[in-house]
Amino acid sequence: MSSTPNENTPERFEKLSVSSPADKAGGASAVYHAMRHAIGKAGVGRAKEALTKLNQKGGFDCPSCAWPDPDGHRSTFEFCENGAKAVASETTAKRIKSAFFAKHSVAELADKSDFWHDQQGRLTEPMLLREGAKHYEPISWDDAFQFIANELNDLADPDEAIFYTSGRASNEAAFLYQLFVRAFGTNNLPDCSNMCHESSGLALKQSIGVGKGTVTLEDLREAELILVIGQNPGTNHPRMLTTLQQAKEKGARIVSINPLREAGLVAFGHPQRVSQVLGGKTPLADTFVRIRTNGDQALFQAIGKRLLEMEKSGRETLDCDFINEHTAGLSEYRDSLNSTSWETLLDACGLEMSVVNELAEAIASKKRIISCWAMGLTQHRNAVATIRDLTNLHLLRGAIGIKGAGLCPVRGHSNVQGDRTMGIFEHMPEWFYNALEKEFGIDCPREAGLNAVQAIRHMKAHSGRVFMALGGNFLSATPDTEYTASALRNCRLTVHVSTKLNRSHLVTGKQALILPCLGRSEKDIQASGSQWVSVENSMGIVHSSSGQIEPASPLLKSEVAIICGIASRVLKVKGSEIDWGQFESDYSRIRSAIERVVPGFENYNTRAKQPGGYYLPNLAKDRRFETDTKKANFAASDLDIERAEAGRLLLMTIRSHDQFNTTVYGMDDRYRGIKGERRIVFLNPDDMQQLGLASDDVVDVHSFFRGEVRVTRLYRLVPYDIPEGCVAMYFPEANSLVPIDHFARGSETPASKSIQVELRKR
Ligand SMILES: Nc1nc2c(c(=O)[nH]1)N[C@H]1C(S)=C(S)[C@@H](COP(=O)(O)OP(=O)(O)OC[C@H]3O[C@@H](n4cnc5c(=O)[nH]c(N)nc54)[C@H](O)[C@@H]3O)O[C@H]1N2
Ligand SMILES: Nc1nc2c(c(=O)[nH]1)N[C@H]1C(S)=C(S)[C@@H](COP(=O)(O)OP(=O)(O)OC[C@H]3O[C@@H](n4cnc5c(=O)[nH]c(N)nc54)[C@H](O)[C@@H]3O)O[C@H]1N2
Ligand SMILES: [Mo]
Repeated sequence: MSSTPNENTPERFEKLSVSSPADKAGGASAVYHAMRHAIGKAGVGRAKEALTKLNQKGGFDCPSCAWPDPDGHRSTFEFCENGAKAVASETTAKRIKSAFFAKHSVAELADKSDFWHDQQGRLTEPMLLREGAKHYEPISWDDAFQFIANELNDLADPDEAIFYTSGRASNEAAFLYQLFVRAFGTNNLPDCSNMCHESSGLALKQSIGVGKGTVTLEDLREAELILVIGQNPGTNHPRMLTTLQQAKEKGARIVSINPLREAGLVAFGHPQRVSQVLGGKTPLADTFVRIRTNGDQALFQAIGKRLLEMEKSGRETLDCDFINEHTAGLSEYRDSLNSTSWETLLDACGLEMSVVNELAEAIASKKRIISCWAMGLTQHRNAVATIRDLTNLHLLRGAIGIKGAGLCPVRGHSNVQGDRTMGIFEHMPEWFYNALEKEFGIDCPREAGLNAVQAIRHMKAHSGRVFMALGGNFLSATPDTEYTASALRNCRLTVHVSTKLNRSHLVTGKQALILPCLGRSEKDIQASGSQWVSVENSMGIVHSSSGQIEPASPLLKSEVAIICGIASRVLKVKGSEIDWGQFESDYSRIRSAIERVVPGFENYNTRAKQPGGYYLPNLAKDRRFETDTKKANFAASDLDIERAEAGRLLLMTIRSHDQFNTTVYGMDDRYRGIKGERRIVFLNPDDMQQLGLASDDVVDVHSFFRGEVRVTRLYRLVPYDIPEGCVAMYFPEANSLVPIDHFARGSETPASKSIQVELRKR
């Protein structure tokens, strides 16, 4: 049975067509593609109805990325091409009913591609895979809940269960889920953030005392210098381009630091400005720094070193008042940079001194500086140190906690940040446990739970575990696919609360359940009437989201109702006092409980509902740094760069334009000029020649780690403008190459952007 997509159905690459990468994002093609996806999938009525309510005040929050909505006026179509694809995928008119599972065995479904899975439509009723069975069969909700309760209560220890969360769960669902898990008796709450911005959260917490960004949309519009680092907003945060365009029009300079020249940062044609739909565009990045993969830490140290040299030679490059009043650790940082030679730094980032000088000059001459970053920084062994080295530059310049300046980790999933605020984390601080205990009369476990990588290792090593997932696609999103597959197969039971079919439903424990739930776009009616939920975006704004269209099936339950159904049965035998029924019937009671447990949620029911929501407090924005020293901490980190060994290449795994994480909407990557195929390797033409390879060769890709070798087969080579020694492939296909133990120091985020590989021609 296949745990990785497509390997058993090798394409012959007939559909692959390669053209030059685009020179802008957005414009008419984005409008066309958005409409084609929406109308093609949902049928005109359902899609239109959903899209006109998307990101409107009083409407529902886009289930795609976490970029905030504008504070003031919103246009009728406040969404992007990829938001429309996400909504189209959720509001599709196609349905998976029990007959589908009777027709297709689990093994047969596992051999289909991820694209095919998404095309089958919405899941509509609870399904059970019994031990030894080849097909899923229908089960009632009641029986499903009791089934889970029996399995969980049979475990010798609550720590034998693992409860994963993906970042689409609402605050209400997330809060109840972690409450249930802690009342059950474990902190095993891994989440998608473990694979995503965990490195940012940890680095920022150590440096500035809060694991979140410090800027607003308004700050971005006011900035003089914006660094966009390791991020591809044209595809992954398209609405960010509107903000960058506004900043640019006000005179900001934009610098992209990225091995690839991503089209979205070259120029942007606003799909809602008539002149720009017709071909006009705003050039965005003024400078493209073509950094070698994983060279960023060296670049940030080099810029820091240069800024300190400039100060020494008499130029006032440092904000001494800020440094004296608000920071700690400058001398250690300076000593550490003094002991690293220019030669070492330049060699490690692969850039000329002139590039470092230019960036240092830009940073030294501006005060309102914002750094935005995403997975290009977080998914490396040195990710935490790299982000701290970037933060150091802001501390040198005092570019934090003032208008137009600060740090902006751009979040992925639409509510990943809110889920963390709600306690989806394997080790919450003591005050949180105390507050939960006071509110609910439970005993919270204090021992840290398992993160994603630890959970996989644990399931692999110990059979008989129960794995439950609130959303997501754990098998395909986590590293080392074959290893993770055997870990999941080792479980007694795997349970997935999902909207769409995915590979994690097909590579299962001895027994498996699929529990189909409502999506964001759908009306949620409970005993007390119509319900809304709330989410927190990338900039700490909490706001409401109200489903608008009829559910895909009358049998669907909301995530909240599913959690309440399971929790009440599981905890009944433990004599818990929590009244799950009242939470299920009226979500305002969940918000009232959140208000009493989590700071910043005072008057939650009213404030979240007000148009546009409200900002959560963030002390670092006011230059109050709740770190161990009560100051913002400079970090003196050793340089620790991953370089490809001789004969090898450094692989980054990235997203195409037609996917949302493991959900594949289509086979194109339009802005990079790729059509019809995902099994490709982007390779520098000089490397290609040197390795004796040619542009349509088909290769197997081998990865190497501490003597272990992993392989994935059948990929076509595509010559591309990528630095020498670096290659790129799409995730999730390439995840089978990511070693389980290759992760960021400290955060344990899989280092899925710097993997040692070799290409072998077939
Ligand atoms: N349409 C759509 N939207 C999405 C998603 C999606 O899959 N589809 N996913 C959502 C999620 S969960 C997330 S986390 C975000 C992800 O958003 P991104 O982080 O933009 O996603 P990636 O495709 O992983 O792109 C990483 C970028 O980093 C660059 N990069 C790789 N290695 C390095 C490096 O060593 N240094 C530097 N400087 N750059 C590097 C790559 O060239 C690429 O441009 O998007 C969110 N939004
Ligand atoms: N190699 C490599 N691996 C990576 C990454 C990478 O860049 N490279 N990126 C990592 C990142 S940043 C992330 S965030 C993770 C993503 O990891 P996950 O969050 O686990 O994966 P997704 O693909 O977003 O999950 C998709 C599934 O969620 C379900 N779903 C969709 N909407 C809803 C909903 O409203 N409710 C519920 N209950 N279910 C829903 C659907 O069934 C769908 O199949 O992957 C990580 N993995
Ligand atoms: Mo993510």
